[in-house]
Amino acid sequence: MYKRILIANRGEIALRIIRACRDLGVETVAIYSEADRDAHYLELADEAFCVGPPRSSESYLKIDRVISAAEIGNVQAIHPGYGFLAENAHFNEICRSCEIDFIGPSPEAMNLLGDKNRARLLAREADVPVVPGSEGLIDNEEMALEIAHEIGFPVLFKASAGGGGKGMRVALNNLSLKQAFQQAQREAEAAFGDGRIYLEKYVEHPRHVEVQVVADQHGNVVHLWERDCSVQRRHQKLIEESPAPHLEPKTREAMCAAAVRMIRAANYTNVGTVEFIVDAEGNFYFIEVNARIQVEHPVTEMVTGIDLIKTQLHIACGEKLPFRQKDITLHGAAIECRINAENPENNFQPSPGPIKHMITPGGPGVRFDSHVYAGYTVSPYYDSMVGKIIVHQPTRTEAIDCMLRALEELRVDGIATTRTRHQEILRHSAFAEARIDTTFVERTWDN
Ligand code: MV4
Repeated sequence: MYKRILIANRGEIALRIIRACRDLGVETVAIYSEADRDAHYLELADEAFCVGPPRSSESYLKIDRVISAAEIGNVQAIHPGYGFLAENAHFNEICRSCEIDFIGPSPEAMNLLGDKNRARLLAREADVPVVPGSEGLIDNEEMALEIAHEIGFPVLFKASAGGGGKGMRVALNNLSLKQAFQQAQREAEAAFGDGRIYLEKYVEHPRHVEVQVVADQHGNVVHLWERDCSVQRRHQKLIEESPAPHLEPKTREAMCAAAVRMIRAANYTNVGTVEFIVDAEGNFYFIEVNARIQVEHPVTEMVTGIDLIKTQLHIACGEKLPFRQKDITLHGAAIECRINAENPENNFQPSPGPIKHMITPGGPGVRFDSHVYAGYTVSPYYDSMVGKIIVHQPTRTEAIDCMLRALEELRVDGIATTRTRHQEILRHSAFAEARIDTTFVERTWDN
């Protein structure tokens, strides 16, 4: 195991990684921006370096400063967490050239999967179902029109350099196709400096189901079943759960097997997520691979009993997976609510500021992963998540009730939070009956 690693992140995930490292006897070096100077978790790290002013682009995203901290801190590896540099293949390559282990996949796998068109072509080769669409990139409108007529409207243009919902455009008919194509191309060029576009049939009202995969550097690949993340708003997930409710056992098995094929085909190592959409008939289609630990990883930890952060460190330093597929058994149901400092009564407007008073939930089956506390000031510079409540119970119904209790216990004074919206969702009959797709929240609460 490593003696000392650097955590190239902040907030909740930095704290989560520090906790795993303490359990493993690994020393930690933290980095922080001037806005995070007083964060409590910095005291739990063995050393901490300031990497610049509040703006991420001047601190957490500054590769040379992060690498300097790693060199001065004398670490063997860097854990990137999620967001920031986590899926930056260039940073990953620089770590390699500095002989610092990147706790994640290789730069090659990251590059391949970061190109969504290439990832889609690889999925097809690996016999992983993809949404009907173009063979590869779309060069011009005539080509788009031809494919749209083959697969039928509506269709969706996606940026090859995109992902996570960025750079997508729907076309409902012939008339809007040309405009959608040009807009998608322009937006992709502006956002990513890469205007390459591909085309898919637009699947309406899909569920979002993702498979957690773990792969060591010795060819062992194991899936840890799935999470349903359909409860989202404008591509921001609000609630995630495992197992996915209302998924046929055959579909689940086929999806998880497909995820493992995808990970093998990409030569992917460490932990990753294979994202699918599932249509009303239960057909599933590959969307993309998330080459990082995800925010919602705790629900999988609860139902499998496997610590994913510790697993990341074991894999990165070359150890073999200590479990096989047959060793993985799911226990009960887990649900996570992401509590954000946002006002659900005002279009989820961010609500940074000082937390005056705070009471955190607890009791049987409740986990609260959070870096904040009374007296902490939520910064306007970063994402507004202040914590995640994760509950684990024998059944989904009990998990919902347990989460409602935990949400009632949670008190955060001084800032607005999304707590009340979580309560409304969990009390909704459609959620109880798992009649939910990715449009549920916007359909039910927005406009
Ligand atoms: C789709 C789709 C419908 N049809 N692709 C959005 C995030 C990105 N990872 C892929 N996304 C989608 N791709 C086809 N062919 C609908 C979405 C989508 C979505 C997917 C997962 C979770 C939430 C979503 C919200 C809106 C749209």
